[in-house]
Amino acid sequence: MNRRRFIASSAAFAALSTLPSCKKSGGAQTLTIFTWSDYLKPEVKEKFEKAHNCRVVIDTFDSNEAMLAKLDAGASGYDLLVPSSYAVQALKRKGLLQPLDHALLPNLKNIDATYLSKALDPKMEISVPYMTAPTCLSYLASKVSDAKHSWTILDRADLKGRITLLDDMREVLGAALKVLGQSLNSTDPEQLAKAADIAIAWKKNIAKFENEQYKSGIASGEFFLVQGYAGDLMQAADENEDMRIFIPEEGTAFSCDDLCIPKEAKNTALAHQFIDFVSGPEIAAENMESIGYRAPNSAAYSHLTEDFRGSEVLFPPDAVFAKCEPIADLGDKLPLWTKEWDRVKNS
Ligand code: N2P
Repeated sequence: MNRRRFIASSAAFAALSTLPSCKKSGGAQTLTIFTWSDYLKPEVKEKFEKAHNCRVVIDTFDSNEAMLAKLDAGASGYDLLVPSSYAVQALKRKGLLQPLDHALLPNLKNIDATYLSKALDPKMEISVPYMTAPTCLSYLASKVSDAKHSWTILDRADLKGRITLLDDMREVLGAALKVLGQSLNSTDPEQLAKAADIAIAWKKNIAKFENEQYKSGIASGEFFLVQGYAGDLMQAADENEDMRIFIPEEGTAFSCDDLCIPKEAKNTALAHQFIDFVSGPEIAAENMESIGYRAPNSAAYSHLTEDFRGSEVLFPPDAVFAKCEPIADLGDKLPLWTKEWDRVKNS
């Protein structure tokens, strides 16, 4: 997997994508996507723009909760969203999504049926799976001796000030629940309180909670141990071969981010074309190899390199995968989590 070129170009891409002048270009249509950073190969974006004579503008969020809060606050103008499946359900409950027109999506036949059988939207009525994204830990081998491949490595006081955790309650309390041997979707108040106590102990060792700088932070050697998403860490590891990436032995969040169209979208047809484009076998494989995530797209698998398919993080052994879970929609139990997360943040 050579993603070095992608990383070099992604900064320029991010800067360009925020220019307001991209909003209109010679009458060509604009597709505005609200998504995670470093989550679309720039060349795939360009191919789509050429094929459909349009501009693609990317706006980014760094957690599902930040995305939901922005939409709740009235943000509009998006044609396509890329939330995790549990957040798709939250958006659906709020009536913010529109049904998909399958007649415009011939490539839906490529989506992995085994994956879909367990998905939250198995008939793809409002969302199409984009990429699965395991949450991992990564460390610098030269700085962290005897690294135990467990969430409990976050207890190590010798790494104090050199660790970052995601600023995301589902990821941090979820990891702590895994340490307790519980589901990372538990809504049991006692288990959640214990998980928060673990997170409070971890907080004493970390430099900060954050969702973006950890990538350059570990690649540059500023941080020695970070919690992050597999592909983001693999992109960073292209810059620093001292990085090691693992799924903790207790299991982790193995969520899927999905493509969905807001009810208020202006360019609905173009949004469908984009969903279909990235679900094509060759494009899906090219995109996966570049960003380091795994699309549940059966037709794409034969186009992947052996190197990519050999990744133990993206294709974990069965025993490890069995301990992983997607993040679930908490529904009306959400306040139980926010209460404990507030306790962690205010400790
Ligand atoms: C991409 C992060 C996507 C994974 N930068 C989070 N669900």
